[in-house]
Amino acid sequence: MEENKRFYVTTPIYYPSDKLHIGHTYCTVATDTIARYHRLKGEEVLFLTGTDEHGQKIENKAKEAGVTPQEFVDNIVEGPRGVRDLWKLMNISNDRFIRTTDDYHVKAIQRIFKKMYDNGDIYKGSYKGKYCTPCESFWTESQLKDGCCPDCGRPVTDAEEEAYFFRLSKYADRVRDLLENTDFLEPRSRVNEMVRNFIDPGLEDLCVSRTSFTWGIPVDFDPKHVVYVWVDALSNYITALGYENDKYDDYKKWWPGVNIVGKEIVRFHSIIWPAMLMSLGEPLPKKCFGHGWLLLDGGKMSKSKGNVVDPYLLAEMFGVDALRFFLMRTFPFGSDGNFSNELLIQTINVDLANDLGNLLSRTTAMVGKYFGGQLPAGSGITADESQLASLIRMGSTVELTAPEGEVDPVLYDAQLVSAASALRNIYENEMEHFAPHKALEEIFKVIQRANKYIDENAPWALAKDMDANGDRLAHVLYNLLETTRVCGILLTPFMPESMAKLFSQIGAPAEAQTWDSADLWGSLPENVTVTKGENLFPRVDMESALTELEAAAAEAKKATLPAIELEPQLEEKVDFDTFCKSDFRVVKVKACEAVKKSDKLLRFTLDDGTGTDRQILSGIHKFYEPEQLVGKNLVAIVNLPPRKMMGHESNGMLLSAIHTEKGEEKLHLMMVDDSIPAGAKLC
Ligand code: ME8
Repeated sequence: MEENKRFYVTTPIYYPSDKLHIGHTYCTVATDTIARYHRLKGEEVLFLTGTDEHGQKIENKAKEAGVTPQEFVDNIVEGPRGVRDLWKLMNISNDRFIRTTDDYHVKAIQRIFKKMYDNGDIYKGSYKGKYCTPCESFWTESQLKDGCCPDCGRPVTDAEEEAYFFRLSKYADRVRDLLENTDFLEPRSRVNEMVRNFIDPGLEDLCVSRTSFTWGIPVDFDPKHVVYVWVDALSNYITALGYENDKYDDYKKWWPGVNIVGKEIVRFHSIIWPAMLMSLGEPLPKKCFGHGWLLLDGGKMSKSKGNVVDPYLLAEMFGVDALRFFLMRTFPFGSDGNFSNELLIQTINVDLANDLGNLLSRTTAMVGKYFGGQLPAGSGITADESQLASLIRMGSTVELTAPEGEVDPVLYDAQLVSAASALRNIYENEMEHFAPHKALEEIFKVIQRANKYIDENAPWALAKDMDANGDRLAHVLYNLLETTRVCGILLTPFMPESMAKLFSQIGAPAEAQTWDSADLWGSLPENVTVTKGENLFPRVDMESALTELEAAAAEAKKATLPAIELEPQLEEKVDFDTFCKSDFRVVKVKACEAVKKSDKLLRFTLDDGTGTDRQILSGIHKFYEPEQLVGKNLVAIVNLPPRKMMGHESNGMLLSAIHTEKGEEKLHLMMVDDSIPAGAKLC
């Protein structure tokens, strides 16, 4: 057990400008898995997440919603199905949650800003540049891509204001050294990106205050300025430990920590953040890991594009652990990956239902069926296996192959024991290198080996002669329980709730669920009580699940549409004479019927005051049944040229009012008072 080791890990603090989506969930689940892994190892862990609540974008959003910025963020963070609820649902084990509107943070930021001002690293100047409002980022001309924001591709605006600047340029050499000569920033490919794009062209001083809006932390010695949102946000990693405030008192205990962030904000975390800490004279972060993006149809998923995937929907349909697992198993942590519902369902079915689910259910079912739920004494680890396991644990490689075609049950045992005994070290190495996807790949190799072991040993055949094969059968089943246990321990950071159920089904006591015991083959007592419980990972029917998801997504989309949408008014003007040429008349419906073979058309026979019936066809059957309209006084334009529709001539057009409500088209025929005679002109 690695005692007294401390691990402080953070996610980005997310903008509560909208509900969070699967991309944010991905990063938070990954960080949670890493935090849980360190706890499993017996380390003392502090896991921080939170929300980044200031800035112009939030101010604008609140204005649009007609509420104050504070009300706006309160609702998204604390409200129903908000950020806090989402992390509770996803079983996120954060120890702290920081909101940048928290009082203690606000005060600490003012002190941090003042400290850098006092030491000469912040000075007053005038800012001229390009600003991207959605990204809250200032850019220089040379950084723009086709004249637009290099991060989001949207247009930027010219901005000039009196502003405070941070002497970022002063720290260029030290930051370059940090990036190039240490393993601070990972994956390594991001180092080249940062150096080439930002350090090589020359680091410019950074504008760190704004006067163009007010939703931010005021600079206390010059309150018409608010602190630039990134200075405010980045500092959260230390204010949440009590830096320059007295809400907490464990800054010295926890800092420096590990910052896990998405690749698009690596620039802020690997250049600006270290430079700020250098200026403050504080230790630099231990690591910045820049993970990849979940893409949708090859493009970025983003709140502002509106093409986001709702984690609530997926967790509710497939289960929290299945979703957590999918995110970690499918996408290499440092790279981008394409999200799709098909991939999610396929991963659940192949890895969880087939491989892990089958191993657990077949093993527990057989212990129940052949031994009444408890294996006999002597079924556990053999002396040879014990020796083999310790050799493997110490890193020896042991040749374990039989001549082609030879059946050797002891060799099967040895292969399984050695695969499972080597697993914890391999897993640890991957997890330490922020490669949870590779750690999972290794676990699943062992699970697949165990399933193969079932087929090799054919327990059902052994069970036919219990007198002759009972001992062998019991040992086979013990080895399967043991493999399940070892994999269960290592899967716990990924699927905590399901693995607790798995331990209960195989009867593993607490001491056989520990990190140490994952490396000690034979830790499961022989006589545990095994129960075949609920199926932990039911198979998902691809087609019906996809249909259900589509319907739910359509429903959700409807709910986010504005309640009522009106047709936009036309810009083009018509002169009065042109308008007067349109002849609108009151018409009385004498008869109305649906046109055969048409879903839409109704055929009206109308009294238009001329003494001759007028026929008009109108595509409004979706909205009215013919019998509803007979006898009604409507309005028609009567001087349109005749038009043939489904073989009938239509002489004019009935007027109606149209709009969209919750995404659905609505239509109301213009009806006028019954007392108005047919033929009356409207003008
Ligand atoms: O940038 N795929 O907040 P934010 C993977 N407030 N991860 C994604 C993702 C996707 N499609 N979309 C978002 C901010 N993320 C600042 C951070 S920190 C001091 C301030 C994840 O709400 C990813 O981790 O835009 C990304 O970096 C983060 O959410 C951005 O969240």
